[in-house]
Amino acid sequence: MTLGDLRTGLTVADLKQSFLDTLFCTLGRVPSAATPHDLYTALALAIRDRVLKHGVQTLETYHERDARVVAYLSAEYLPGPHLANNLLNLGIWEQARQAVEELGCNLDFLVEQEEEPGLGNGGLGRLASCFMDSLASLEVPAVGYGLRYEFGIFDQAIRDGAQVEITDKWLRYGNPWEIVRPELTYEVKLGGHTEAETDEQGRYRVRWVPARVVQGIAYDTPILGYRVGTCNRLRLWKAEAVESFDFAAFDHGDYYRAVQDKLVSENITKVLYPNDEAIQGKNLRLEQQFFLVTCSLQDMLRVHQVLGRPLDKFHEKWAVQLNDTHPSLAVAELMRLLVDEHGLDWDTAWHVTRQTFAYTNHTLLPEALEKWPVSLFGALLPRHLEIVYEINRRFLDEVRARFLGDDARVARLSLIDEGGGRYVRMAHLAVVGSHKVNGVARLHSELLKETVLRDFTALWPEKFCNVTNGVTPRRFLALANPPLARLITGQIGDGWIKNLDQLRDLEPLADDAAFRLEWREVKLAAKQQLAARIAERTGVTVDPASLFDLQVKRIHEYKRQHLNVLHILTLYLRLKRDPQTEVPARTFLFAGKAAPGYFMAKLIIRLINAVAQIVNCDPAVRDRIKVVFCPDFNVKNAQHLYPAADLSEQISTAGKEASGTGNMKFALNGALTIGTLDGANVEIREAVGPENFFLFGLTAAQVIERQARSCQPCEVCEQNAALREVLDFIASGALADGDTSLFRPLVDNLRWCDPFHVLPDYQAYVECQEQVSARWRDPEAWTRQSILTVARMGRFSSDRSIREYCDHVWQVQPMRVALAPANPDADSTVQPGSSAR
Ligand code: F58
Repeated sequence: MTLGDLRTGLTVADLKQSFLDTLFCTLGRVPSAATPHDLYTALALAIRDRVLKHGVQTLETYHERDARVVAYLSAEYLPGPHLANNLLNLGIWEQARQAVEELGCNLDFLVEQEEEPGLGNGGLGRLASCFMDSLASLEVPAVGYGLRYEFGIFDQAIRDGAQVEITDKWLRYGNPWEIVRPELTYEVKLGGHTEAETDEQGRYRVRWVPARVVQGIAYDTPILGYRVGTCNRLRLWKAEAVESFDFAAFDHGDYYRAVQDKLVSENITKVLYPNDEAIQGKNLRLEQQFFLVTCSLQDMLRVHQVLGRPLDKFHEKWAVQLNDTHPSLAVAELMRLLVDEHGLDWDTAWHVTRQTFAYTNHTLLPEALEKWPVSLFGALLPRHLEIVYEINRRFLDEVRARFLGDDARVARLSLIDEGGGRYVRMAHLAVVGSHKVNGVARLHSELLKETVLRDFTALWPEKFCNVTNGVTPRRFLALANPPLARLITGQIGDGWIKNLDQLRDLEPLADDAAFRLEWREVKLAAKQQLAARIAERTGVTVDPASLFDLQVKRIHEYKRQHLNVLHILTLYLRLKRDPQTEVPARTFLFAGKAAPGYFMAKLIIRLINAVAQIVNCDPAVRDRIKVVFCPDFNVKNAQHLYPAADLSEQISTAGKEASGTGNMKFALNGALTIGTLDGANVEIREAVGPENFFLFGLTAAQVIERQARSCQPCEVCEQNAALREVLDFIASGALADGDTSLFRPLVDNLRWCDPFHVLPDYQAYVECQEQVSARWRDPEAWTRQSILTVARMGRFSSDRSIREYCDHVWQVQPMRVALAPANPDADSTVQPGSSAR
């Protein structure tokens, strides 16, 4: 079967026709009556047709060639808007621009209409989407499994200086990128009890008799690679009632109960939990995790069997990656499916399970390590609890045999935490059930082995490895920063988009004064654009010539936005005292959401806004320092922030940030970094050269040592007059119309507890910022360092991360998907990177 050019052609004429036809035939609109959103949807659907052609071909290829497939299991994804990305990857930006322009529309305007799927909290979800992009671009057979939350991460507004959460209604106008697959529906059992029996062959069998059953329905979104045939898919599950009406209840006139059942079932995928680090032991969250895991595994097993493959070879065809512990129930669920539902013996099933899974850890923070009360776990998943116990029994027997008499070690390793209440330790389940475990940056992987997984390292040293995170250069350079992408491509060609190491060829240009000038002009233009956006959205005017100093990420005490604030106030008080103080003009920008229930994080947002209010209005410092909180940080907004940064703040307490990926996005766009030796900062500093990185602060080892000595934060205060002054200033109520109570909890916490070592790092941070200011006064030196930073960021492409997973964890090979182009000459009309927009 061949498809006509109307649905897949890539010329301007084809796209124009397709856009108009879709607008009319699918949306029932003529251009004169169409809303901006109609126009966007028509274009998105027209482009989706082109993408789907790749998708169909890709699936056929995988089936024909019996591919080994990566299944990425993640409770969160943050893909960002799809339209621009698909235009870039298809290589038809220019054609689409012209097509819509000939119809009187502007492509940038249409692209801007797209609402992004906010199906994640932060770094972990965005990493999953960078990985989906790299898997497709590297032509690796893969599928991403996740949850189709009806309400994603809340939209953030700032009112009277405080965060206000607004429900995210991303589906309100429909989602043109997804295709529902009602035929792909799986049953999900919940609650109830188990019944043991002996079957006809005398084998011990267990039957799970659930209390409730819901079903999961597949929604597919195509994920196209960059200029390749490969188009993988992201399959998200939506929960529904098994029957939309309980007819039995309805027959008896109990209409409300019938509808109630439907509502309760759909609850499972209603909303994303908006906590970025602290885990809450909520029943619904466990239901979500199980729902994700069982639908995904049933789907894989179905495909496996349809293709006539034997179940004891499941692991040879599927490499399943657990994105943190959220999907780690998969270990118990695959055992249940293989043993209870498909009749495999325990040992075979266990071998298959362990060879199938690998687990990525993203945190060392104790409050983020998942553990479920045994009572709650057993009530929802009675059979899984039995399976966890059996896995544990066998595992601990092995431990006892190796470490005779070492009961303390057995207790530490057990899947069940019995030290005060009984909990299932999800990280232990993931480690025991996987053949590989990795951290997300070198330092993090080392700390993981030395701390939370120390006993497992002693047991299975070969299981542990590191895969440092990366980010996709398609979205975070080619799409986010077309002028810089063009400048780079003009000098070294466009190969960097697929092979980021080629940025190295920019190094000699750091010494070229004319190139440096162009580089500065590009940066200035990005800052001007951002300044206009800020003025429009917040009413604050900022000077594009000032140093743009950005800290954008979730708000958390360990990320230490308040350390940044202490520095701002230090400058402010200095300027107030001595207006002659030489301070190069700086604009401090913050963005990020706080978990709705995280009191201290929300107070930090209020503090930032209170400081902005005072500083921006004070004639004594106006135009020398400005402070802005940019509301509603998400992928779409972030793409406007990275290109405009001169300085990237990566100032977490050493040992707390597993990797960080914002650090990579900033550096890739030419920002210099001020940072601690934490997460991937360590490797970024090595790569760009220590002379191009502003380093300060305690090391992870020093932090651990301070903790062991239980140092008093007030000792630091006693020795530092400037720090005392800043803390007194905040406590005085000067930032809160004289109200001394508002910021008291924050100041008291720093003075008496300071769990994230803000005070001991204060002096080093302020001094390091002085070095930053001094360097900024020499624009040629600054630009040179900016160019060298970008030139040396090749290693931080998510393509490199994915290659490492393929080689060291998954043992999966790329597979070329051949595609006959609809118009063989279409791609040659556009230069990637140069006309990416
Ligand atoms: C982040 N974790 C790490 N968790 O904090 C960051 O250092 C790392 O770069 C990134 O993962 C990618 O590896 C993170 O974003 C979450 O958002 C979870 C959401 C669900 C609840 C627990 C935290």
